[in-house]
Amino acid sequence: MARARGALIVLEGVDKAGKTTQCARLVHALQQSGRPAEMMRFPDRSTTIGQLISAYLEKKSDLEDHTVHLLFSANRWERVYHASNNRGCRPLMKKKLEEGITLVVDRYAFSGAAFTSAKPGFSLDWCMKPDVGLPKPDLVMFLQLSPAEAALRGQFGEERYETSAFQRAVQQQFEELRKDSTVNWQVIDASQSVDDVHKSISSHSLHTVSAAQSLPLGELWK
Ligand code: Z5A
Repeated sequence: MARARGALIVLEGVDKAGKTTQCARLVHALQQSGRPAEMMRFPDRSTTIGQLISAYLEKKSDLEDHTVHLLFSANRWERVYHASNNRGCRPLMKKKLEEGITLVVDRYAFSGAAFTSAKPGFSLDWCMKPDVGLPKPDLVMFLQLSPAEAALRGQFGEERYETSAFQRAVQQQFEELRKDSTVNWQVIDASQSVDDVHKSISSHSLHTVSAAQSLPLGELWK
């Protein structure tokens, strides 16, 4: 009998919404309850492509806007199928999901589309295209936090994109993306305490982990 697959769960949101904190809490809680789970994050700065992205975000290098958008997407694709020693491709995300491991992912293609389309001259449609066909999340939780509340969590850092005006433009693009009813979006009030946000995220996730067991893994935006 085929093994029940894991769920693909994504956390999205603006700067300082608590995505990383909540991904770690959720993975820990799932593991404690006997459900295999692992965390992933994008950009994954550990790969060769990820290092190019990291240097760009840290303003150590400049990249043309279309080019860096495609690099962010390539950084996701390389974690779906990872080329290994010319012996073909070793699937990463897909294999783990098939093995019954739930993946909790800190940012995904939605950040890719929202951040680039917030730049002048980019349409959301163009920005979504390179990620069409990625493994489709079973659940995308958007951690909603106002710019004023985010500011209480500390100043913006030194990285590219960390300005109030750009983050507002990104919020608007996320709002557009959330109109897509083919994606299972849940908006979470991220202004609550860490524990209360976790409770809300856990409850959506447990439901999703059970439901995903009997559903095929979809393809994003197809
Ligand atoms: N990007 C892109 O352009 N294209 C793409 O395709 C992708 C990404 C995937 C990557 O940043 C940048 O790349 C990002 C988008 C762009 N640019 N921006 N802005 P990253 O992933 O390396 O870092 P980040 O995602 O920007 O992290 P973050 O937003 O700064 O943080 P967070 O993960 O949402 O929050 P946190 O680290 O869990 O918490 C932040 C602080 O708030 C921390 O001190 C916590 O202790 C505190 N916190 C967390 N929760 C709470 C609650 N509930 N109450 C009070 N305080 C809290």
